[in-house]
Amino acid sequence: MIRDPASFQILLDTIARLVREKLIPREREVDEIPADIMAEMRRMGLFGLTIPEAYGGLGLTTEEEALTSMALCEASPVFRSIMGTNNGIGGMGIVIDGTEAQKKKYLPRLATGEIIGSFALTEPSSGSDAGALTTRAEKKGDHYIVNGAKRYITNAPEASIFTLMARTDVQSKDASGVSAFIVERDSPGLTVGKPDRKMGQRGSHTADVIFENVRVPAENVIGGVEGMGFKTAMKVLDRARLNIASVCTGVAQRCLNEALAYAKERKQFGKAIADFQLVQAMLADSKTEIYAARSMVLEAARKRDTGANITMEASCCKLFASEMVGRVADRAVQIHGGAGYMQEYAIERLYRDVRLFRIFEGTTQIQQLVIARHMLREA
Ligand code: COS
Repeated sequence: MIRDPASFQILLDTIARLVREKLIPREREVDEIPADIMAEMRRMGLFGLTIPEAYGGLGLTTEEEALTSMALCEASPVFRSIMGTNNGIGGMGIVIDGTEAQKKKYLPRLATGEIIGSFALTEPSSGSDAGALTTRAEKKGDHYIVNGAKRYITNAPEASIFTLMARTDVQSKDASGVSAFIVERDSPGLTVGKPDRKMGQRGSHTADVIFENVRVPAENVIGGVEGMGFKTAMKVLDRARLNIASVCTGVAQRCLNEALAYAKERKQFGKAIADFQLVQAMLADSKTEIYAARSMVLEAARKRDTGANITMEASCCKLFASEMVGRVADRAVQIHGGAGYMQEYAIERLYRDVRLFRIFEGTTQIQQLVIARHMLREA
C-alpha cells in the first residue's frame, strides 16, 4: 500500500539522488561509513523508515519499505545495513511486540538514528536451529541474570541496544522456553568482540556479543511475557526476510546497470560487446529475473499491508531474490570479462557482497523448509 503517491515519490527521488551523488561515489571508502554520510542519512529520516510516526519514524508501509530498499541498494548494500537493523531486526521486535513503555523509551531514539539497535539470536552452536539456543536468563527478583554468547551479530560494534533471545525456562530445550529482552550495551558484563573479517559487505560490521552475569531488568522482557521470544524473533524475521528480498532486487539492478554500461563501452571484434547476442542473452535473463523478484516482493508486501500472514511468501521472496542476485552478479562479472575480476571495478566488490544474502536471516535451505512446512500444513 502506498499511502500518498506524490509525497512518497519525493522520498524515492531524494534517495535516488543520495545514491547517485553521495553513496556510489563514496563506496570504496565503506570499510567504515563516513560520518558525514551517517549524518545525512539521519537527517533524511532513514533510520526510522519503518518505525511508527507516533514514535518519531516515517511509519512506511511494507510496500513503501520495499521500494525504498530497492532504491537505496543501487548503492553498496552496506549503507542500508547500518540503518537496516533499526528499521528491521534491531527495532522491529519492539515495534511488533513491545509494551507501550518500551516503545516510548526506545523507538524515538532508534528512529532518529541516535542509537543503533541490533538483533542477538545466533550463537556459536545454534544458527539455523535457532530454537536450540543456550544463552540463559535466570530470574532473580526484579532482574534476570544473563549468561551466554551470540555470534555474527550485525551492527554489534555500533549498537546501543540489543534485542536478545535467551532461554528463561532453563529446563526446556526448544523454542517454547525462549524470551526476548532489550539489553542496553553499557550493562556491566556485556562485551562486544572484535569486528569479524568477512568476505564482503566489509563496511557492515558483525561481532560476537558475550554476556557474563549481565543484569537485565524484568521490565525489559519484550511484551512483558516470558516464553514468547522465539515467536517475536520469527515475526521480526518475516518482515526482515521480505526486506532482504527487496535489498537483493536493488543490488541486482545495480549489478545489471554496471554490466550494461560496460557492455556498451567495451569493444571486441570491432564492435561493442552489447551487440553480441550471447552477451544480450545474459543481460536479458538478468532483467527478467529482476523483474520477477520485484513483482513477487511487491505482491507479498501488499499482502502484508492488508494484515495477512506472509511467512511463506516472505520465504519464497528471500529464497528467489537472494539466489537471483547471485546469478545476476555472476553474469555481470562474466560480461566484464577479466575486468570483472579486478578491484577497480565495482562488480568485483558487489559479487562478494551478494554471497551473504543466501545465508543470513535464514539460509536458502531454511526458506525451503519454511515453504514446504506451510505447503504440507495447508494440504
Ligand atoms: N510467526 C509467528 N510464530 C511463528 C513463526 C512465525 N513466522 N514461525 C514459527 N512460529 C511459532 C510456531 O507456530 C511455534 O509455536 P507453537 O509451538 O505455539 O505452535 C513456535 O514458533 C516454534 O516454531 P517451530 O516449531 O516451527 O520451530 P523450529 O524450532 O522447528 O524452527 C525454523 C523453525 C527452522 C524455521 C527457525 O528456527 C528458523 O527460522 N531458523 C533460522 C533462523 C535464522 O533465520 N537465523 C538467521 C539469523 S537472525 S539475522
